[in-house]
Amino acid sequence: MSTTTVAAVDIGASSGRVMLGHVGPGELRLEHVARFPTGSVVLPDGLHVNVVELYRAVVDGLREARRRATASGGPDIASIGIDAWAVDYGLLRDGRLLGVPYHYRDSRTDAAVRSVHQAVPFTELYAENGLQFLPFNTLYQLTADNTAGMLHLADQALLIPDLLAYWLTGERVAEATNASTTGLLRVDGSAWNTSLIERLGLPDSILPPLVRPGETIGRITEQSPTGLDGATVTAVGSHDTASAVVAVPMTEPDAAYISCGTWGLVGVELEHPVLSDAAREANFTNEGGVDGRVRFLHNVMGLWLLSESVRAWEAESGETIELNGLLDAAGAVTDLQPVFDANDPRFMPPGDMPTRIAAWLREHDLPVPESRAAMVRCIVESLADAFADAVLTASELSGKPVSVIHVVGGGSQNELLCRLTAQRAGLPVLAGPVEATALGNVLVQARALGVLPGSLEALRDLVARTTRPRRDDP
Ligand code: LFR
Repeated sequence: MSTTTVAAVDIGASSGRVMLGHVGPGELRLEHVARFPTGSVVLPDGLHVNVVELYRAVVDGLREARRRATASGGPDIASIGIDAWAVDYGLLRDGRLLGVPYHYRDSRTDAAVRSVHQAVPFTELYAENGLQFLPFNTLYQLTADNTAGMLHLADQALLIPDLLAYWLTGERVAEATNASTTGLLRVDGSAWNTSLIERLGLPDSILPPLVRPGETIGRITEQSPTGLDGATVTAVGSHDTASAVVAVPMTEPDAAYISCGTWGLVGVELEHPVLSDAAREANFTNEGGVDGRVRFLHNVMGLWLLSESVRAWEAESGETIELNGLLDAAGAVTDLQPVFDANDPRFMPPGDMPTRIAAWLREHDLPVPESRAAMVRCIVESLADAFADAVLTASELSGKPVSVIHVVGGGSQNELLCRLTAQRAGLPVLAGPVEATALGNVLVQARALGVLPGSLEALRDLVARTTRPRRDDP
């Protein structure tokens, strides 16, 4: 087994990246190649994903990745893997994209949620797919499109990373970890749930064949004018959270994780789903992980609360505001700040977050923070509270003891958040790596190429040996 170079395309809520991963036994290194905004776009009919622009940025980034990899006579990139956020999709007919995909933060699913739960009560739905209720899960979005008459026009739906892979390779598939977030996959992840799909009145023919992480999706053909022909696209955990969990350096069995970016995905990894009444009532999800593992977790609102607050303050003042400066100021706030429910769905859509938070606090007879620093402190305290609560609930519901919390992703750089999470959970927090998602993407490709050995534990061991976490004790 020797070192190889692969390319990871990792598309998050606010930015996408193309990276080179240099990987082999004892080596795991990322080289940043390109970064581009993923921002959603508002059209008269709602909030959309500018997926064509994303594709253009991905192709440019991959070309640059190939140029860099081969510049000094090095070997070409051995494979490409793509991950992005979950649940959103493009509709196609005869391989042509029909319209601009919607963004999951659009509110078009409100009526669809009611009609889905009328057809299949949520209790039954949970037994079928194991997913926490999130109004944007693909099944609600597809139902909304069905009601709007759009599904009659389409013969296929492709999730965002699968759509990008299709445009590169010509192959139309559904990668299994991301497919698990549609709500239309059997809870054991083995196949599409055709009877559920039928009960919801959706056409099962629009769902493409499943592929598993590590399988080859296809080769980039000469027909796609990318200048990348011949390169292989490998399925990774194409749901960004699935890739992130691969690279959580959980070398101890009793660990919980928080994959913290725009969302805080808080939970544990299990071998089997937990479908109890208590898990359903606590709104815990059983998403499909790499190697058939279960990501038993809860979506907490995450850094979105901070980024939307900064956006509102910038719009108000016309100035550029640095979040890091605000976090330093928030760290120095000594007055006790109130805590709000970071899981309240009112915080999901884009908008003026400080005003919404203030309204929540007033409704609960709590004082409203008087400065921006105090508001940031209040947000971080509330996130830490929700994180700690979700870790302890995950442990209780699954019966898995937890003695350490790993925080990965952008939020692992937020020292205040990690420290407060440790305090509120009464458990040590190990923070890092920041780029867990890209690392997980790279690791699964390297394993598929035979460069790394088999188990997820071996992959995590490599992460633990090549990165150094920051530790916060309670
Ligand atoms: C994180 C994430 C979450 C998913 C949300 C919407 O980026 O993928 O796991 O619940 O975005 O897709």
